[in-house]
Amino acid sequence: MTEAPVQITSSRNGTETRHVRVAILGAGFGGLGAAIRLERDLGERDVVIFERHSEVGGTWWANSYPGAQCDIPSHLYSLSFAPNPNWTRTFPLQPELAEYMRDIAHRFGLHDRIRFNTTVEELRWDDERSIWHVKTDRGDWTADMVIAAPGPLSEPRWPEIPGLDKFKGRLIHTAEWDHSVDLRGKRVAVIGTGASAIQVVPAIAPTVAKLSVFQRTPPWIVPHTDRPITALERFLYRRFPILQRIPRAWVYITRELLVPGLVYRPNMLRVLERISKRHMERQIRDPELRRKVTPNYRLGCKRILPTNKWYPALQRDNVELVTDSITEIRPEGVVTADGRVHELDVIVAATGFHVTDIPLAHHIYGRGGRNLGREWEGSPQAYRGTTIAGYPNLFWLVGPNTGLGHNSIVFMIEAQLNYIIDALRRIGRNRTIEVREDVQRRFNERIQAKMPKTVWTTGGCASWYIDAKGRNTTIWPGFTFSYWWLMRRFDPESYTIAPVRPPARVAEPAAA
Ligand code: N01
Repeated sequence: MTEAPVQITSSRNGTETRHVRVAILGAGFGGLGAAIRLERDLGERDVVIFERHSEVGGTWWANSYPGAQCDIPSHLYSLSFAPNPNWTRTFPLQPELAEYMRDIAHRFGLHDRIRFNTTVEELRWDDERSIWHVKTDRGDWTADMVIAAPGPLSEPRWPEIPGLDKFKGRLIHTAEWDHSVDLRGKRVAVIGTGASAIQVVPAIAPTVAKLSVFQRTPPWIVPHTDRPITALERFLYRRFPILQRIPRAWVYITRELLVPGLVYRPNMLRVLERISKRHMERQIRDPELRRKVTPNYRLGCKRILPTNKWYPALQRDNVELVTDSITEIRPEGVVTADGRVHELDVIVAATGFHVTDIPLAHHIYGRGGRNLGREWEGSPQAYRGTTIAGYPNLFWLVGPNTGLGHNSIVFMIEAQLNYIIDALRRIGRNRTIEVREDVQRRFNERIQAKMPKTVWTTGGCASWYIDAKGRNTTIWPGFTFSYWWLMRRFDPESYTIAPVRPPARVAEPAAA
């Protein structure tokens, strides 16, 4: 494939419609990785990346709440072809991770292809011309191919609590932190005790006057092994890059050791439960608090949370763990089931994301005008988590059943990129591909057949891994290397591959 400037394909009401070979949605790990691989492997630079934020990084740009840190080690939580020998911690803090992603965009010269502050409002497949119409809030585009990399954790979920909109103080979601709000001396609530809450609570507790933590379900907490990476280690990784492959491989292998317990024999996870309980007993003396923070479901059913700071934070004099359920929110604060009114200045919602009810899907129209949101109805289906019957020339990164609870999602993204690059290489230009409906159905049947034994089904918890129809359409139920193996090559026999319909696109001369 050759480098091509952006073409102007038509002009409507004075606005240009520009055409590209590949339109990418999102400049997080998926979108950046896709643009790099398209250029590196196929020489393809006729690409545009739409990013609704003003910077690259996706979820790692958006989630800038105090204490935000990746809970997967840095040596593995990075693109294999863009190692970073300069990580300062074994688990990167959000600013360092965001910096790494900015650095990638610079290193691979991606900025000329990124349209910042641009939201994709609609994707519509054109049956006649075999192209995608990409409507953004900054103009219209068309593309032969679309790679959707919106990220599963990009749409903040607010708690559905009556009166939330009546609260007269400040409301903040962890995924949209408002850095202009000064928490010093304020009465603050954190709703939720998931991965975000266990990081933000210890970070803000020393600053605020009073912190009320509203817990609906206690999480399983395990000891954190985070430590600074020494200057010597960094020097060695810079000097001998191969050395960094050792901790990367080690982290990968040790994390995969969790899969037998998560997927096949949840009883095996008792070992980790004992470690978690010992951690709690070491850090908490008060039997009443121990009772409140002890989960009553199997470890692994929800995300396992590493931290040494959560339990100590809960025992600070200015912190209260509230386990009575929230009944309503009034202008002055939160009311709990015991009738108590918790007066507040700020409420922090650490209540997660819309994961399976993907808002973007409602804006995607495929063959014959079918709508992806209506078809999925909150229960997404795809083939190998990547292509979708009825939506030709569309690839989805971190699609259904490619999420992980135990290992680096970047590994899964790279497996998907192998598949997409191979697909584009094989089909070439002027052909469309669409996964066969029967192939997609059988694939999902096989995935779902694995679910009944997994900890996400048997573990006795409610989690966002389970969708509106009661199916786990979030997590990959197996070893990640089996997914990598599956995705190493494109499988044309699973697809309908057709020539682009004539008449071919006619390029009009640019007006300007
Ligand atoms: O969100 P969550 P998160 N009233 O959905 C509670 C990734 N992540 O932002 O458990 C009261 O896990 C809800 O309670 P319950 C990671 O994949 C990664 O923390 O449903 N409480 C729960 O406690 C993670 O899994 C890192 O009963 C309400 C919490 O809110 C994902 O993001 C760091 C409520 C939501 O927890 C999401 O994590 C941070 C209500 N009405 C996040 N509604 C890394 O380090 C919800 N809750 C990589």
